[in-house]
Amino acid sequence: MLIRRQSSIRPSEITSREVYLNRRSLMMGAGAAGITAALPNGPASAAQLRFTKSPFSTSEEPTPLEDVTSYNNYYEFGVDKGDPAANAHTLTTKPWTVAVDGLVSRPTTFHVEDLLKTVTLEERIYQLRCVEGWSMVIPWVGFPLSDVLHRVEPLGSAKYVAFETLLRPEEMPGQTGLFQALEWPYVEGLRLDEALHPLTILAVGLYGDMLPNQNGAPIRLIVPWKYGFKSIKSIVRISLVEKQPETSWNRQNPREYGFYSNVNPEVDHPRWSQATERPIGEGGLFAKRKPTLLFNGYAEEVAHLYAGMDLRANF
Ligand SMILES: Nc1nc2c(c(=O)[nH]1)N[C@H]1C(S)=C(S)[C@@H](COP(=O)(O)O)O[C@H]1N2
Ligand SMILES: [Mo]
Repeated sequence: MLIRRQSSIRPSEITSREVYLNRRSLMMGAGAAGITAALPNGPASAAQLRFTKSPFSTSEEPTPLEDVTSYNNYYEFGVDKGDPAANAHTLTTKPWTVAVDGLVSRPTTFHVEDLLKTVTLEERIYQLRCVEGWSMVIPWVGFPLSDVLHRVEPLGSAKYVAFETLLRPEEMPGQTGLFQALEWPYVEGLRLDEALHPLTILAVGLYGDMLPNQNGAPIRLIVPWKYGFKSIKSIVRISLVEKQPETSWNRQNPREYGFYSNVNPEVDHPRWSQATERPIGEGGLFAKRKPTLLFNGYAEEVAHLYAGMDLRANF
C-alpha cells in the first residue's frame, strides 16, 4: 500500500514547504497587480495559477502537499485513501464544461478555461474536516461560487443548489465492477443562502497549481464549515432547484449522513464521536487529536444561517 502510494506520486508533486512558500510570495505579488489569467494546462505542477490573498484564510499551518495529494476520498477511483492518487491520472479534464441550469434566467454552459479568464482567483487556506474524524489545512485557489450563480440570474423560485460530478465509467474505475460504494453520479446540494455565502468557493487549484486529479480537477466545490463529503469534486452540472436535492451520502445512509452536515463536535456520528479530529501530516496515526470546533471554526461567519434551527434534528 505504502509502496504503491509512493510510486504514484510524481517527484514534481512533492514540493517542499520552503519552495512552496517562496513560490507563494512571488505569486502574491503577481496577484496584487490584478492579473488573474490561468496559464495553459499541462502536468498539474507545471500550470501555476495567479491569485490574490484572501482575508478568509486561516493562519494555521497548511498540511504538507504530499499528504493533501496522497490521502484522499474520491470513491469514483476506489475506496482506499491511496486509490485516487494511484488511479485518477486516467481522467481527462480538458476540455471540461460545467452546465449551470434549472431555475435561472440565463442557463449557461461554461468552459472551465474560459471561466478562468473571467474570474478573480484567490488563495483560501481552509480547514477541511472529514466526517471520518481526520482533518487537513489546504491552501485552495478558487473563486466564490456566487460569482457563477449571479451570472445565470437565479429566479425567485430557486431555493437550493444541486451539484453533480462527472459520470464516466471508462475513466473512473470506481464506477464499474461488482462493488459499488455509492450510486453514480455523485451528487450534493446546498441551500441557496449557503451556496451564496462568501466562504463557499469553486476551487480550481491548490498550493498554487491546478488541482491534481485526485483532489477533484478541474473544478470542485469547497464548503469549509461542512464535513468534507459536501465538497463535491469534478463538477459537471450545477442546478438551481426549488426542493432540497438528494445527496449521495444521505441516500446511502440517511441515519448517518444528513443534508446539512455542518461540522459539530456535539452531534456525534452514530458510530463514533465527532468531538475531536486527527490532523493528517502531523505524526501519522500517533498525531495528537485536537478538538473539533463548531462549524469547523467558521461559526462567526456562518452561525446566522442556522439561527433558530435545531442542529441535532438538522444534522
Ligand atoms: N465526487 C466526489 N466528491 C467527493 C468525494 C467523492 O468520493 N466523490 N469525497 C468527499 C470526501 S468524503 C472528502 S473528505 C473530500 C476530500 O477532498 P480531498 O481529497 O481533496 O482532500 O472530497 C469529497 N468530495
Ligand atoms: Mo470525507
